Amino acid sequence: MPANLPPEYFKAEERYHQARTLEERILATEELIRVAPKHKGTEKLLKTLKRRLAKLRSELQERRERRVGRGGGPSFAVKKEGAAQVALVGMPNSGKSWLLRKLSSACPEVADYPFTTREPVPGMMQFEDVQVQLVEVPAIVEGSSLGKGLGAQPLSAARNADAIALVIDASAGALQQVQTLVDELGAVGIRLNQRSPKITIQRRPTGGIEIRGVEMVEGGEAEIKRILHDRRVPNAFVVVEEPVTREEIEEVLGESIVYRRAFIVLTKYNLPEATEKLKLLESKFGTLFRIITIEDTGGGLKKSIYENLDLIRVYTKRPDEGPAKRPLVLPKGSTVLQVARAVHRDFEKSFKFARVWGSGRFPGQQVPRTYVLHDKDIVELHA
Ligand SMILES: Nc1nc2c(ncn2[C@@H]2O[C@H](COP(=O)(O)OP(=O)(O)O)[C@@H](O)[C@H]2O)c(=O)[nH]1
Ligand SMILES: [Mg+2]
Repeated sequence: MPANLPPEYFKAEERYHQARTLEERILATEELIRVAPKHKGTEKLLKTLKRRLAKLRSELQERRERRVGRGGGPSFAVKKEGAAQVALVGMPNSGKSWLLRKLSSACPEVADYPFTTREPVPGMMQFEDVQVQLVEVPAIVEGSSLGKGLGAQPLSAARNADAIALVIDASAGALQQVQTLVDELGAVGIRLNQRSPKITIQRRPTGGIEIRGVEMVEGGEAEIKRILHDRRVPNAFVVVEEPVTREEIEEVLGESIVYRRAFIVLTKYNLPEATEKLKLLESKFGTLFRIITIEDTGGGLKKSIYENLDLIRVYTKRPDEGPAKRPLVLPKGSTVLQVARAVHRDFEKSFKFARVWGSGRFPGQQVPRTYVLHDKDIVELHA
């Protein structure tokens, strides 16, 4: 029986052959399985693809374990330092190196020819008492995910970061740049400013498949069991908190999709057409991305970047002592309990209450463990 493969299949196949990393090959194979029609004529093909996928996944797993053993990261990823790592991602000549030089002590070459920077270059940005690591990622072009330009390796450097700054050149087609970057990052499984689907799948050694919230799964229990079976997950505890589609379940299982916060930095803002570009960007991408310009006035560019990371600084103190000099840096929305955890694992158990200076209604207010802290709060933990 003929397979009658659709054009998307051949596209995915091309991506598979162009793939340079294991992660990309996994993504492409997942895509092949997704788009291949499911009927008698494709049974064999699907079986081969699934076997290939399983092999690639175990290879990746092995590699990860080896890597953990050596304590290093993937070759193109930069070791994280400071409170957060921000990848500067953009087209050639968009001003990434320029930005890195302006904001940190790093000295990458700034030049008006493309692909000057061929490896990720890190630099530390000091904002008040927080250090944020910036990493200039080699330039992305349309087709990077398929091997054009410097290939997909730069994209994998972006994957590892906590946040992504899309560096957009105001002197060129701004909308096109953003769209290309979003597409290329998307093609290697990096989703920007999207929430991961509200489903957790905890593998376990025995007990079969148990599902909470199965009514919110597209295709119901049979579908989720089929997917888990395909992935060779015989035992798992699944919690679904909102409606999820088949694709989302596959994504969560595949681990090849990552969700990253992202914002736009508009460079070359001193040029006459720049304000016009900013307006354009705001109308098209303003709801998806916060946009800052290199001339940012409200407290400066460093402050804008810090604010886009959605972090808070918390200073712990002991009774009768002053607050710590260096802050704990935590995600916005963190509670007193999370501070206790960050201070010491054991503290969490013995922890009774805290006093807060800063966001409290009055200085030293006693607050419960669920209290949500704000940037620059001082916290005194009582065990
Ligand atoms: N006028 C102006 N030129 C800039 C700005 N940022 C970068 N450039 C110039 O644009 C060119 C490319 O910058 P570079 O940082 O090397 O780009 P990269 O390839 O993204 O690292 C260089 O000639 C820079 O001097 C800016 O904000 N204003
Ligand atoms: Mg550069």
